[in-house]
Amino acid sequence: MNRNDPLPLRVLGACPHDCPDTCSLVTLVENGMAIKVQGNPAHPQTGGVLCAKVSRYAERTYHPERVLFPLKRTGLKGSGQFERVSWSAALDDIAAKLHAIANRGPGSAQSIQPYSYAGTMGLVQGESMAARFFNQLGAAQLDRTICSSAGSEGLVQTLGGKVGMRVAFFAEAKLILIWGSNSIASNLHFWRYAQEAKRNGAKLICIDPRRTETAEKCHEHIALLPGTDAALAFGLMHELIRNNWLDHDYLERFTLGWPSLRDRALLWPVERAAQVCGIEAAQIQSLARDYGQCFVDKQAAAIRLNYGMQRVRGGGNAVRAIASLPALTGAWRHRAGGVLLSASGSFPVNRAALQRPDLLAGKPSRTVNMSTIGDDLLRPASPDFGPAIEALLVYNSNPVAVAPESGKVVQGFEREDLFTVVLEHFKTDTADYADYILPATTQLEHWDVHGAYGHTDVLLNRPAITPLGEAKPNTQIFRELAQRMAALAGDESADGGGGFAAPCFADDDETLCRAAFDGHVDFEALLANGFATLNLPEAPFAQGGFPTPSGKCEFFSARLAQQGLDGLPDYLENYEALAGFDKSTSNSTARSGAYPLAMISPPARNFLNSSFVNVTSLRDIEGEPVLEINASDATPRGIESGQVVRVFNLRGSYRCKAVVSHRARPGVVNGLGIWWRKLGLDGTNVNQLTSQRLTDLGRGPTFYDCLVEVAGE
Ligand SMILES: Nc1nc2c(c(=O)[nH]1)N[C@H]1C(S)=C(S)[C@@H](COP(=O)(O)OP(=O)(O)OC[C@H]3O[C@@H](n4cnc5c(=O)[nH]c(N)nc54)[C@H](O)[C@@H]3O)O[C@H]1N2
Ligand SMILES: Nc1nc2c(c(=O)[nH]1)N[C@H]1C(S)=C(S)[C@@H](COP(=O)(O)OP(=O)(O)OC[C@H]3O[C@@H](n4cnc5c(=O)[nH]c(N)nc54)[C@H](O)[C@@H]3O)O[C@H]1N2
Ligand code: SF4
Ligand SMILES: [Mo]
Repeated sequence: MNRNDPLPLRVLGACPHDCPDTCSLVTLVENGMAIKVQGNPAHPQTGGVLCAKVSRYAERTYHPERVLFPLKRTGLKGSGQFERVSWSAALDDIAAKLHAIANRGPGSAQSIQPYSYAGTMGLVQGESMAARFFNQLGAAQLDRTICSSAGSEGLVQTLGGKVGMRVAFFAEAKLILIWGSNSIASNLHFWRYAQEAKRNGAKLICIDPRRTETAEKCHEHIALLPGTDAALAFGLMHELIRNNWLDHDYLERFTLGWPSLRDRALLWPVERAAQVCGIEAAQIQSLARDYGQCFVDKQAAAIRLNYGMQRVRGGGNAVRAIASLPALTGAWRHRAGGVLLSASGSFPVNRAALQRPDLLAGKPSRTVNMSTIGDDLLRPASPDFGPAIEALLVYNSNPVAVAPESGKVVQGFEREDLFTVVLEHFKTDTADYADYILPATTQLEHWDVHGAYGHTDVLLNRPAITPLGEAKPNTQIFRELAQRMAALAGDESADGGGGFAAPCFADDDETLCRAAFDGHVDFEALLANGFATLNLPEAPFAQGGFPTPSGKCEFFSARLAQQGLDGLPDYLENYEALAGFDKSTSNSTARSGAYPLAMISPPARNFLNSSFVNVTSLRDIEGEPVLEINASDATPRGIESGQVVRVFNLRGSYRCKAVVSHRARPGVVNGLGIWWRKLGLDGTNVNQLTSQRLTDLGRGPTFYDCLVEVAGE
């Protein structure tokens, strides 16, 4: 740069992605172009560092394949053939179709289905104007379960909410269990604190079937079988009880149901737990010694639990068992002790103001679970289900790639009688099935405000550049649709500005940003600094005070018992469990069953779910879709590294490249995700194999509860 050139403008923002870290961004803008997206050094959790993915956010934003104009389908569904149309032509047609469906008869609007997730975690470009729109319409609700609902429900039933330790205090812990988390890949800014603790002498133990880059950097790695975490937690409790490494005072005063949890834990001698987990009993004993020693020495033991361990049948119960552990040893007494899965419950978000559920009042509205969208799109009208799904509006999500059992999902999206609208940045696998693709702005182009789930700061995102092409924020698209719906319904003349003509459909994005934390966060401070820290206690449960009905840590949940469920946590075997894993013959061909390998499909480090798969510089690092397989499973199948293999089960088959690797433990293969189907070897991805079965709690998906067989080609 010439010394006389003006300095680039620095615009403060927030990373929009579904990642616990919610980094504070600084975008450098020159001549109206974003030239660099950097981490904000003034934000403690971000520490001036971004992950490799979002460092490429400018590349993603200016990607030559950005969808910048409304597109209308011209070819067969899925063919990806579209023509450019004007906004008014697209919105007029969409509004007319929705109006016709909604006015066919009482409750007919329920056959209009919104489908969205956390493509952006922004509270405004997520569920604000969109929710108002669908509530006013009386459309179906969406049960947003695809990521975290089993674990969330487990936390709510045990601790009372999505609350836990403050992430920065992990730096002071003496022992950190990194449980079901590949932190280096998906929680990088927590890993910075864990590293600090390590430098101060803390021991780090990783609990993960896969030998991840994180597992390699911990002192110990416990490579249990997928879906066996509750058994491990019970084995650990058994040892704590046997050695009396228990904080009896804490148990007495601040927990509910200890005698019955104790009885249940006593059913889990380490040998039994080790057998179920497919590990050595000595590993559980050593884990218990480390955890118990912190109690004896009055030092802080911290658990960073993450969502990787709850994508199995018993995921909710496993979270309940693990979230109970800190109360056994009174680890909560330390600010650097306890557990953190999600902190999102700490944010005083005014969802009612943003989403206006009152607009739905009195209208019949069914709820569809996003994790079973495959089955639900194929469901005919019935008294139980109501009308078949006739129209689907997708935003902030790519279900054709990310939802389980994609064979069914694709069949559903292929339905000629389904009207599909997709608000997107790119022609994703899902957008290929749209009747209309509407170009949405990226985080550099719109306003938003964010909470987080891995820290407790509120962040503001200001637009850094003007929208590219004809892209519009999600909010604006729903505002303009609302205007058209009002005109079609004659709302203005009918009741003087009710219905879709109500003033709430005219709120602009800054107004929505202000409404999100109204009265709880100083918006002027947000405007000035880009972030604001919530005022929360340092050791939230040192003296009990859990936000449960009893105010205690609920080992026993009366609420679950009232639903006819087990009030205590338990170990639930996977739906698709390895039949009799035998350590002495770790060679899986020795095991029975047509599908003798357990497959997990955690994210590839350089993608964010299915986002960034089309960013060339990042895809070049990942190379191509791979399946990691242990040598003891590869050799008997004649599989070598680099070879194309077929991974299959009753639900389908998927081709990818095998990597014979110590990252896969015997009996478990790792199919890294989530590739765009059309960028894979034969137009499928790993979700061709996953099932639509749901978790024990929270109605979540069971992506990592999946048996397969692998064959060389
Ligand atoms: N780079 C990157 N970062 C991401 C994402 C991404 O796609 N890429 N996704 C974001 C999203 S949406 C989320 S929800 C989070 C996901 O991040 P996490 O909540 O950490 O979940 P996963 O990455 O699914 O899995 C984490 C680890 O759990 C392991 N695991 C799988 N099954 C089991 C099990 O049964 N028990 C145990 N103990 N471990 C198991 C996996 O091998 C993996 O290494 O990360 C976010 N951050
Ligand atoms: N096999 C397997 N499947 C999985 C998982 C797994 O680990 N294994 N992980 C699961 C998990 S944890 C999750 S959270 C889900 C994630 O699934 P999704 O929520 O669908 O996440 P992404 O794949 O990142 O897709 C988000 C899409 O939103 C778009 N988007 C981003 N910002 C905006 C915006 O402002 N406006 C509009 N209109 N669009 C926007 C992006 O371009 C992107 O295509 O996938 C799940 N699927
Ligand atoms: S994806 Fe996560 S680590 Fe990367 S910039 Fe966003 S919040 Fe930070
Ligand atoms: Mo997720």
